[in-house]
Amino acid sequence: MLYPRESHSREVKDLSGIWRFKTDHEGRGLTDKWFMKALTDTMPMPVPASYNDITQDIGVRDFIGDVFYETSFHVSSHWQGKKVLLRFGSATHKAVVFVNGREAVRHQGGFLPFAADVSGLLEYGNDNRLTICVNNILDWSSIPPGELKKFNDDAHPGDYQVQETYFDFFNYAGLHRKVWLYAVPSKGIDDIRVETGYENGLGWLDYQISSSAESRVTVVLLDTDHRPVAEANGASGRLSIVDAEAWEPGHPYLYRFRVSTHTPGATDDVYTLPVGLRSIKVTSKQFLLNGKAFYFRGVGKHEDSDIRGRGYDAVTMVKDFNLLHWLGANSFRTAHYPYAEEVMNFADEQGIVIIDEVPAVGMHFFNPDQAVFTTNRVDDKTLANHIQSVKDLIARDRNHPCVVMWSLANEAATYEDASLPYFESVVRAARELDPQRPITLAHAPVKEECKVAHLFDVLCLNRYYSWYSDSGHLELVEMQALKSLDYWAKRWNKPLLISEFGADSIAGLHADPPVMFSEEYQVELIRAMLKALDACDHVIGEQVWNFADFATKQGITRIIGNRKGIFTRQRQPKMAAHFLRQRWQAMQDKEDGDER
Ligand code: GCB
Repeated sequence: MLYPRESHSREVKDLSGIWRFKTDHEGRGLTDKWFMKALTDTMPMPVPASYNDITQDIGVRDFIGDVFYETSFHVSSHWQGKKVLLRFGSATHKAVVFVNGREAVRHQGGFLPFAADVSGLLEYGNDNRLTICVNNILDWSSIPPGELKKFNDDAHPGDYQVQETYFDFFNYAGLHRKVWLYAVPSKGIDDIRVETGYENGLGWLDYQISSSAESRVTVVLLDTDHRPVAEANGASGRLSIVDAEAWEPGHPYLYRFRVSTHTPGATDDVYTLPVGLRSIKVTSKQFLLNGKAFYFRGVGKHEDSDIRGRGYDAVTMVKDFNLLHWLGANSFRTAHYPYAEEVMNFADEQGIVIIDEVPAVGMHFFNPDQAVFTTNRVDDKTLANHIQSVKDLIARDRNHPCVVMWSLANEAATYEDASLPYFESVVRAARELDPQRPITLAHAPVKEECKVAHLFDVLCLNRYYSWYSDSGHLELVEMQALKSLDYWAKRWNKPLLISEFGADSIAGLHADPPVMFSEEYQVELIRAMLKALDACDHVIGEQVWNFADFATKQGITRIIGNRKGIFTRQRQPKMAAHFLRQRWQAMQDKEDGDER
């Protein structure tokens, strides 16, 4: 699943723009074959974007079911004879794709890319029609799970249904990421895998190239001045680099790994992958990056912004990274699903460390009496999709130096016995695909007891003292946090990362002494938590929930969304952002001083 990049052998056509769109209220579009001719009665819809917040129609925002997108594009005749891939950054959550009325590909899972070889479906030197049916329904087998609730009572009209989700973010849908046409040589590079290491000035890169069998492969590693620092022949091997530059926050040095395939007399294909040399090791109390203890300072994020919903937007992305640097943060977790590939590329360049999460969120009821890991809820079908999303995520992101850990789920009901065999299978799949990177899972505090913690290298804890429990009692935060940390440290003797803590605050609401929802309460709750974290030597990081206010489904605890952002949804700082900036900038200055 190589990210589309141009080279002398590869050409990319970005199909972003304004497409034609319609909702399929009766669910007849696929059976009535709407894709066979141009869609009628459409409205304009930007791609990439969620479709939900674009119109003034509540029926579009809250739509459940199939929607249709359509666009037209020209394919030049000089692409004839090449392999032309149609590649979607994502389609949330299910998609069926048609080119000129013929099915090209189907895909399930709303946060990862998929591609189809459409060479045989295109009209070269002519206009082509692309139709895609996208469906946003989640059920217990999907990742993330959900449930379509149908009502049959006096309080609801006939056939009334609601998409229930057990996660805390709005179920945005549509074409959230770029759609590309990608012309590559018919015989060339299919995939590149790298694993890197760094120790005391010595760097290495293990590589494996998949390409057409008869090709000869050459590789070269270029520094930032385009000078070759190592080269080799063959489809796999190790490059060693003396006086190497390591990749790490503050010094995100990226080499270019250029792979070429040749047949006698010709270079058929060239792909250049940015790579960073770095090593990771986990002990019982430390997370070592390039041999040095690394402390995660940062946030849990969302892909979420005004109007665009979950749609990829370069403006929002660059602003967010600027704000992370402004805070002195060095990391974030891609809560609760894989983010756009452009975000991962940018994190490599910007030196921000990422905990990369699969979309396994909402596998709980927050009620230990109601089983989750059971037939017809999270069962074998869910497991198969969960494993598939782990495989797809690792295939997509394994080459990124910014990705230092895989998060295999957020807040699953891991106090249930049945969660153990389930997670044993998920963990096995992750370890087989990537034996190098550590794995984690974010634990919810329903019960401290966790049946699966022993399977993981780092334990992430989401904790909301004096918010969801003992609401308003800030004086309890530090004591309760210390108790919990002490339990986890003694019980598992593994590094602990506090992956969520925080409080909702409405920007501009002030109260002293602090009360819930004021900016002061958010600061004081964070301050008290940090006291506890500073006192526990198993803690390897703090990631506040959340970077910015974000959209959720409606409910009595959500005031136009979740307000735990330290920035507003429009990316303006609340008091908590200034407070954390002071702490994190000081930590960064100390690290910089220690290095010098
Ligand atoms: C959590 C979830 C996160 C929620 C957050 C909250 O534990 O992991 O998705 O948004 O709590 O604010 O309730």
